[in-house]
Amino acid sequence: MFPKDFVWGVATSSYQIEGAAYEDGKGKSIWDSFCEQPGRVNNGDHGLVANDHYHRYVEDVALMKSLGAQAYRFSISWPRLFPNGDEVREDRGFAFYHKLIDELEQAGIEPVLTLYHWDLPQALQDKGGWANRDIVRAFEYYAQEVAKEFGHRVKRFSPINEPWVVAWLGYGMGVHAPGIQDVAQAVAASHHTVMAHNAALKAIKRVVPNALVGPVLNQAMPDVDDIFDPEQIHAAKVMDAQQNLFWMDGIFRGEYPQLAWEIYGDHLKNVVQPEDLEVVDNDWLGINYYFNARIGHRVPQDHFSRARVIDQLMDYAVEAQSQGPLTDMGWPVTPNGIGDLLVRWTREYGDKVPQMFITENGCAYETGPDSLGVVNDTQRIEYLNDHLYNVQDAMNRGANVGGYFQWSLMDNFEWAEGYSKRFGIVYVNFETQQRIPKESAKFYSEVIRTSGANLTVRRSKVS
Ligand code: GBH
Repeated sequence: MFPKDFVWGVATSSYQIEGAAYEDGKGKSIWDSFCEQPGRVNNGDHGLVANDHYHRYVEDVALMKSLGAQAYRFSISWPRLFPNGDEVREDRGFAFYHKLIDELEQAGIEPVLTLYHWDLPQALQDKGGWANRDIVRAFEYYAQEVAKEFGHRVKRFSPINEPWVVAWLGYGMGVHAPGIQDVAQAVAASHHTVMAHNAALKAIKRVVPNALVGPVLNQAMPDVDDIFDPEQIHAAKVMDAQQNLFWMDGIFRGEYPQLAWEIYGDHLKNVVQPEDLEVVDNDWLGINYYFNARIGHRVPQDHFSRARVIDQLMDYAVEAQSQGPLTDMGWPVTPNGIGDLLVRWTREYGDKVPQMFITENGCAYETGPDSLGVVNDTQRIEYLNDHLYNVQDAMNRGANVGGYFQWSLMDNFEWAEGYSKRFGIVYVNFETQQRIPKESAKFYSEVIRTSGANLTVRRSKVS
């Protein structure tokens, strides 16, 4: 059983659900631009309408309430508040989030606010975006203004969702906006997200001293196929430094891991200046967990159609054995990893790491309504059950975990995959905008209602 004060939530992000891409003065974001470019997003999908949440937020909050959600993690669209990413505000953008928070307040649902979930004002990308050090000042100003406006209504803030994704998928692999493939820019962006996080945290706290601020990091444990293969062990350490420790150490220790300096070389030395890193007091750590990183044997570099950056950072590529069932994303199901991470940080960082939250966890399965209109997504129920079971187990092993946010409240725009991948516990018909709670939504409601008494122990799956 989970403690009574454990926070049960659901999560979404602005670009993935809002639509109304140019309404009420909203400026263009890098995702608006990216979707216009042929071949970037599956099926030519875009966020112009998405879930039309901008007009249906009342219905969507009612939906959350009917599920029993206690908290809602959503993001603010920066270009809705500051269309050009400068200091010229758009009041109608602010008004929208006030109305959303009004609804949440009335429903008794705690707002958990992300400042940046990838929809950068295009005007800032025109100046280099996250690869340009000036982003730190721009983001700090934005954070300060958000805190002034919403700080009396929102307790919990996170500045940047998944800085690894911002840097590496956006500027390294180029599969996300702005679609750049340049390791130097990706390393610069990585560093700037750490600085921007710290600057935003301090800005928020200057305005609202009792705000609770923490980073949200996408994390995975490296799973090595053959632990006696030194190349695989090395690849695992590179992956760990690149994805996990860069931000864990950068934020909680105020230094980057030695291995990051080695693999990034001048790319990192060129962008880090004395005094850039510091340890600021974070109130919580959000972990987004989907699956572990599998590391396997050496394969020729050109084996991958989409080169993985980790492989470029070593002189060779690795490939993992594909075992067990995959989700629609082609991702394995590795529920142990979520608990292993929680226990690992507890042991390795001790007091340096604050209370942890799972800020995202979920899976894509295309299951739609049957002839009776029932969406019987048993695989998602199993996924949720097994991951929650492991969170609980980690808490029994000493991890301090304050809450869990399911990704996602509803099917939505899944970035480069468009609408083809459905992560919701609520089904969305994108023709009619009808929302239908899936069976997993009912299961999750029951988890919330009973503090997890309905979870079952299942033999963990092999990854
Ligand atoms: C989250 O990102 C997002 O926050 C959310 O908006 C999105 O809808 C959701 O996930 C579902 O995708 O094997 O090297 O490519 C998750 C991003 C995906 C980042 C898996 C790490 C594996 C690294 N993570 N990815 S790699």
